[in-house]
Amino acid sequence: MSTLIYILNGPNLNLLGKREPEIYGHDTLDDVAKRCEETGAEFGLQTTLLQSNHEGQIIDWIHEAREKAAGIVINPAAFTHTSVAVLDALNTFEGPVVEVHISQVHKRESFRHHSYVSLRADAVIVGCGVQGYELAMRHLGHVLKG
Ligand code: CA2
Repeated sequence: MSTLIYILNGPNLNLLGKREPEIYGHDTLDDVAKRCEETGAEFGLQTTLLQSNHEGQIIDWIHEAREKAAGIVINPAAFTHTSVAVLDALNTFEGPVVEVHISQVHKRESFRHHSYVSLRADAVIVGCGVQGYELAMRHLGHVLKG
């Protein structure tokens, strides 16, 4: 069985740590990748962190995960609130899915309060900053490795 976790990130998250630190903090996506790799290793899990500004690319990676990954951590960014296509792709994935949002979306604009992805996610982590990714990895460690 695969021990690989896909960590997928949506539009503008390539700017993490470089803009709007008051909302998203100072850590970069490379820092997140390193932390997830370390947390995964505690559970014998490997990680691949990917980011795209393009909806179709994220969908292609979800399809790839069907063959290669035991679980998915996903921060779909703005696609969270708009994309039935990302939801449909996640519905074809058989393993556990954890949705992560760095900011506390429910304290923000009302359009951020609804998530299509939450209709599929097995767990949702919101407002814990980039630590949310580590918590997601820890959760998948427990679910997949007992
Ligand atoms: O809180 C989150 O993680 C979000 O998924 C982030 C999205 C936003 O559209 C969601 O409502 C909540 C935005 C990602 C933008 O990322 C940036 C990071 C640094 C600087 C600028 C944008």
